[in-house]
Amino acid sequence: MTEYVSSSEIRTAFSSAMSAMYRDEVPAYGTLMTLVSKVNAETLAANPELKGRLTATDNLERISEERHGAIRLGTADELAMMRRVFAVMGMYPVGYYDLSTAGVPVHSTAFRPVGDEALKRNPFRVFTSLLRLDLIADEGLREEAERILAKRKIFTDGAIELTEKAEKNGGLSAADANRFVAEVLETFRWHDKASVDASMYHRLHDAHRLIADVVSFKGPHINHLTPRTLDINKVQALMPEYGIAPKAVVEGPPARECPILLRQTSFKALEEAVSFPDAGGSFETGSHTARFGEIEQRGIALTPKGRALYDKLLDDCRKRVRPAADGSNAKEYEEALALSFTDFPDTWAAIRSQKLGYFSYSLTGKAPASSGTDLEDLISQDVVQFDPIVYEDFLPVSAAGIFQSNLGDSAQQEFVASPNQKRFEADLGSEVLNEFAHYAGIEEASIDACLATLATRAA
Ligand code: OOG
Ligand code: NI
Repeated sequence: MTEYVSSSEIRTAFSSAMSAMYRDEVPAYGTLMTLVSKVNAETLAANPELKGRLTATDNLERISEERHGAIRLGTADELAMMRRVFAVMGMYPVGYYDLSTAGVPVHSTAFRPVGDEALKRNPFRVFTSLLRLDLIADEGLREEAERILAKRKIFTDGAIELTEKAEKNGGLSAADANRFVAEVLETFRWHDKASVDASMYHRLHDAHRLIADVVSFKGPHINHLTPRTLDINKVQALMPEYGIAPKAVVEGPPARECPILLRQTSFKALEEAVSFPDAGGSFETGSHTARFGEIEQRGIALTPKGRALYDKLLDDCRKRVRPAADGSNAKEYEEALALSFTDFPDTWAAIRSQKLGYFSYSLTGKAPASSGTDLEDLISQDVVQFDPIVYEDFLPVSAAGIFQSNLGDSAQQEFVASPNQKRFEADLGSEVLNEFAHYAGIEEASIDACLATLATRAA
């Protein structure tokens, strides 16, 4: 009988192969990685308590590794096949993000590991967007874009064959897994030769820069990777010293005692040389801006109630100060954000008692005074303790900010908000998982486990 490698091992091999490829393709990304490792090491050295906590819960050697990347697909078939490829790596679609409201003609999901065990092994996720040509007004251009996309093949024969093999057998041998990673990597590779001529590129670009990025190339090049930082403000501040230009502001909540959701920032996409084939068989040179590097810092997953409060406070702040792409009001924005979020409780106890966040419960080891099973009672007796559950997903306003800063600082385009999760799921070939139900399930299971253990001890 063949031994299969676990999907988490394949995901880990894939994310490290992608990291190596991307550092090689985009040297500025390598510089960002160096900066992140340095700041993480300094933060740990200055903060023994944090180091102790992370040693217990996280893998310290892998602290500065990539936590996510992103691609943009062109067709329903590409999305459906991508789902099958990611499933081999134990990555499943979670959440639906409509970015049309933010002037970006895509809708998206995140392919990520699900469940505590797989997340601990390697949390690598890929934010995956599908282009929405239905939002393009020019019908002629839309048809041409569809025709161009219909002709391309973004997966190698080997990638398809090995995905089918994994589906049929329920796994891959070590040798097949190695081949699978190498074959799938090809889909994410950069192509500096466009598949359209310069005039078509410019027509697509004029309709929306993102359309040109998706339609003009042979494949959905990885457009950024995102390591984890322990001090996002410091990395943001140090980027210029390292010769990389940060986006104007950090997206998400402000810095807090009790971090919530997700904070992220990036360096701006680089202008890269590309060539466009012309009818005579030669090439015209030009440039394209798409690829960048990002960093992230994660906090507690919020309940729908907590999320509604987050959305309201962010919205309040942005009504007062809208961050300008050139960074001219960055300081004002930061102050307005901090002020707005004073209304979000900043102790774990308050976040828990107001049911704003999800927590994982565990036994302290102390014996209960009575055989009661009331959770609050057990907590007050110090029999049960609670820890925040980390947010593993994305935020649409933040994602839009990341998209925008990397599409150039020129005026934003407006689309009518038109979320269409049903259509997205039909194209994907499955439903997306509901993130809130997922966190609630982890919380529930931790409570059940505590009570079950106490019950067997009492018996
Ligand atoms: C994806 C942007 C969204 C994030 O971290 O929110 C994203 C893209 O630019 O394709 O990756
Ligand atoms: Ni990102």
